[in-house]
Amino acid sequence: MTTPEWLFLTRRRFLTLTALATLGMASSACGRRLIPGAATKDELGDPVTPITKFTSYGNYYEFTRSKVGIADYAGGFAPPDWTLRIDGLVRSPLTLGLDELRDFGIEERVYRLRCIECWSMVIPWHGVPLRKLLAEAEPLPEARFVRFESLYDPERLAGQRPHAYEPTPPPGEPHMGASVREPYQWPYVEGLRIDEAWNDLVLVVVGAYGKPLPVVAGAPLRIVVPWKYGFKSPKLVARIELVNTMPTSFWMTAMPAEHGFYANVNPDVPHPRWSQAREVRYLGRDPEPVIATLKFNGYAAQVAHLYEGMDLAEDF
Ligand SMILES: Nc1nc2c(c(=O)[nH]1)N[C@H]1C(S)=C(S)[C@@H](COP(=O)(O)O)O[C@H]1N2
Ligand SMILES: [Mo]
Repeated sequence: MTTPEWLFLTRRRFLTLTALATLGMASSACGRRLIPGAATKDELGDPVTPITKFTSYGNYYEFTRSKVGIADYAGGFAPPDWTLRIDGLVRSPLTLGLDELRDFGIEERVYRLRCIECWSMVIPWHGVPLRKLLAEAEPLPEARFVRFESLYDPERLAGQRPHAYEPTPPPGEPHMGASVREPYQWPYVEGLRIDEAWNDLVLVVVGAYGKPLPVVAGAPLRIVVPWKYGFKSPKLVARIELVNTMPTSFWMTAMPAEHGFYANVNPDVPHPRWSQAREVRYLGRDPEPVIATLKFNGYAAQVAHLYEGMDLAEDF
């Protein structure tokens, strides 16, 4: 049997196409045939995910638990006039409108985004490295962590209303899991250690695919941390606070056994309910390829030094 032509376009870590069932996640393997976007690739040569997939699939619990329905649920949402606040343990608190943020200089970064649920995309983001905003805000010496806080607005964000998700997820929908502690504690919170936050990879994102950020991807502003599982890349971020204790994130509260603070992508540390060694890469193929997951999502050269001496299974 000959190898499909597109396999030659990808790297050797693209495995056989039959391994989907062994992941036990066939429901997330959307088999729709999509036209790939422009031939943009990441630094490893991985092709960019088609924009149609990017805007129609993902996790956004402020609106829904349905990964395939997020465009329908989030589509009508109009983000309010936006300001990003950077405060807490800083010498110079900042309040930035989107135009002021753009004045820091927008860069394009093509990053892999790898969800803890074993699917991934390659996305061309547009944004400002967080380190530039931190330099402007001047963290005080006692600042040890950065806390990201998303919008809290139950009027507009149906998932934040009381009883939004009770008693059960919609029938047949994939769900983060049975052990979730409901109700969810809003707003969505995430965090980084301050040395992680200074890493050049961390991007404050306002666009993707050459366009303003779509609502489903967290418009008008989100954070992207490409070497960590996707839940560490919060959408709809309104506040960045410098603090001196480790923030407890949304998912650490909801499912503490399954979500740690670090959440570095790591094929060697399995999730309590599944292996993290492989992922479905969304390319708009039918079927989508299953590929080997890379340590730190392929960014080890830039970030491995941050975790020297740490036990990554313990600090998962
Ligand atoms: N505010 C907020 N941010 C969020 C989420 C969310 O539900 N709410 N989901 C996270 C998860 S689990 C993933 S995998 C990514 C998905 O990003 P994408 O939809 O742009 O691919 O967003 C993350 N950021
Ligand atoms: Mo995720």
